[in-house]
Amino acid sequence: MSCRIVVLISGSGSNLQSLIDASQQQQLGGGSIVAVISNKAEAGGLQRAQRAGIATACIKHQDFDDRDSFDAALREEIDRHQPDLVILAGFMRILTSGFVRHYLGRLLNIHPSLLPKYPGLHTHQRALDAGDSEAGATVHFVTEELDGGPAIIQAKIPIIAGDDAATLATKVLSKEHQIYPLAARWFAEGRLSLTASKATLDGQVLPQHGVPFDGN
Ligand code: NHR
Ligand code: GAR
Repeated sequence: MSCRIVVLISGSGSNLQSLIDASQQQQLGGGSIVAVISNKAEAGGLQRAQRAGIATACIKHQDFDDRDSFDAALREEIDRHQPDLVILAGFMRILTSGFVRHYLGRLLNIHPSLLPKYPGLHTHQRALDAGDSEAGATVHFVTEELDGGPAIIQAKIPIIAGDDAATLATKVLSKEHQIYPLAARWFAEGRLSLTASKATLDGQVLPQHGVPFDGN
């Protein structure tokens, strides 16, 4: 099966790189990344895409008067590529409900926390401040509720003495690079869907935290 994927980024794009690597190693279930779009011109992920021969575009949110007009321009650029799947990979702009509705069921995000804990920003510091013993990342379907859509897969790491937000970010990111290509692959293979507001894999409704990732 073929699955056209558009990836949205704002930053260094290490998650994008894990998806590019997976597709080059035929690990995306026939998924191919057809475009990478950033809201920031300086995003390092744009170079990663260019190096891989993937089309890039930059739509700067500052060029727009409001979120609706930014999202309309973003949607127009995305839809030129006729995607089956849109992946947020470190994309840092909250999306309007109209945008989310247009892509509902084909829009994924990776969030650096053990959702439903810590939606929003500064997740690692919040986990430390709460005295948590674990941190992690969650891939989920994007819905209108910020970081509130149904979970697909979740990976955990232990928090140990001496960890700070930066060490946690590094450790969680290496898990992100393992779970995002897996979720994208399931989607591309037609195994993953959003059905009646629930994430399903092979027709089974997934648990609240998604599939627990048990790789190393
Ligand atoms: N949009 C919707 N509607 N639903 C979600 O679940 C979304 C979303 C847009 C992005 C990613 C999310 C994350 O994984 C995401 C999920 C940005 C912010 C934020 O506060 C919060 C969560 C996420 C992404 N952004 C600020 C804003 O005003 C800008 C912050 C900045 O530029 O640094 O948009 O964490
Ligand atoms: C990742 O940790 C991702 O989970 C997080 O930003 C990082 C992006 O890294 N996403 C968010 O915080 C979304 N608000 P990358 O650009 O190297 O993939």
